[in-house]
Amino acid sequence: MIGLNRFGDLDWRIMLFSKFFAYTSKEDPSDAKIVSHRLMLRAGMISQTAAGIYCWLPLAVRVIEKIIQIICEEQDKIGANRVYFTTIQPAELWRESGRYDAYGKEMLRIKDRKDGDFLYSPTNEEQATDVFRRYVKSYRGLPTMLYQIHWKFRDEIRPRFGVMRGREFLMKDGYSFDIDFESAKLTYEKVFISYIRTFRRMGLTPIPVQADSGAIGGNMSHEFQILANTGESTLYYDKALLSASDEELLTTFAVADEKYNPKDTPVSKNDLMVSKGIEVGHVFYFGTRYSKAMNTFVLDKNGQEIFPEMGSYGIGVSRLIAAIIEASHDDRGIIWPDAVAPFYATILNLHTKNDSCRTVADEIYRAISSKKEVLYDDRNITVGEKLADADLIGIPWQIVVGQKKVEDGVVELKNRKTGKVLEMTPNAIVERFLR
Ligand code: P5A
Repeated sequence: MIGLNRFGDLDWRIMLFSKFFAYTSKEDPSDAKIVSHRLMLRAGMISQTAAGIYCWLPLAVRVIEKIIQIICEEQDKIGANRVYFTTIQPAELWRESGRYDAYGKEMLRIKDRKDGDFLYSPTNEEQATDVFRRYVKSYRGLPTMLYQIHWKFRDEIRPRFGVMRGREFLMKDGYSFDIDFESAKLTYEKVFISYIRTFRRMGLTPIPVQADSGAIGGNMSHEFQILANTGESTLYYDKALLSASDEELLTTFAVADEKYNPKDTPVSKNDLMVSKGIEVGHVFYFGTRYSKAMNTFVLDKNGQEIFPEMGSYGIGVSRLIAAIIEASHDDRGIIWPDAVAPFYATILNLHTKNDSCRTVADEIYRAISSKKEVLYDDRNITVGEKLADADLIGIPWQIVVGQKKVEDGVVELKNRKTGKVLEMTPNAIVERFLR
């Protein structure tokens, strides 16, 4: 049997569905109001443990890893340095910035055994500033940018829509330090463009929107929104935005909600689009707000003490997964864009007890699994269940091995997105996937 070594254990590369921790369900969960929440539960991607707090199961983890990989590649390109800040922070840092009291009930406050005040990070501006000031003393260390991909906690009043608005959620958060405004603006624009690239690589159409900077505080800010009917914001934007280049987006018109005023809209009625959007990213320039408050300075060329100009840049990684599903699904299930799919292909052996089917499916699996990530559905369930699960889980390519076709010397290759089915010989399939 494929995948089993002489100890009866699985080869580490082998992904047999029968051994994979993904429990699908046919029932629509009654408390899930939006499609991404329903599909994530039905596909066995997440398991709720408390309001707004979820365990992330293997299918979801594979998607998270894909998203992280893309984010990190794009961050590398703009010279950002990856770190892990901490999830638990001392209150002291937030007292320095003045945000400890200001943050209010959204902050989860914790006492340690010595009765010291701690908190679970809702964001890490203070801590990034603290790490920076311990090391960088001179203008030569600028510009610099630190980022992490780590868990956050915000005690939202109304956690809802599954992981869309969670209390515990995964964020990519970056923090930049520059010597003056011009340099800080350049950094801001670099991150902006890299975010556009990041989202586009995930198969999304990001809409950058001029935004208020709210609790983070500051004076230049954009949100990145993904169009979806279930979005919480209403977006008003120039049609040209949909075909604009990365750089053009910096100056293309788009605003959200109450910021929209028809009187000062620089776009003709014909070009004005109105849609619902989901905020998947948010970038801020806030000058010296934290560096000043936290007495963080570097010496410039003339030996003068300068407070660095800062910005922070967030991507809601866990929310993105829901947003991708909102933007890409049909009534049968998820349709993963290739770049973030948990697997590239799935082999559906429809008749596991049939020797020819098993031989063919095993051979295809053996041949392509070294090159492509493949989930081999070897489960002993009905044909209908197997096909329905494949559509639900949404892996881009389905290689369907059925008894009748195998007798004719072919298998089927189905594209999840288009639904198009091709009959191919097992050899042709292998060639197609090794390309
Ligand atoms: C930027 C990075 C910040 O926190 N500090 C560090 C800045 N910005 S933000 O807009 O508040 O959050 C960044 C992104 O995180 C996602 N997000 C959430 N996702 C799921 N559940 C939540 N409760 C939640 N809150 C924020 C959003 O995608 C947001 O753009």
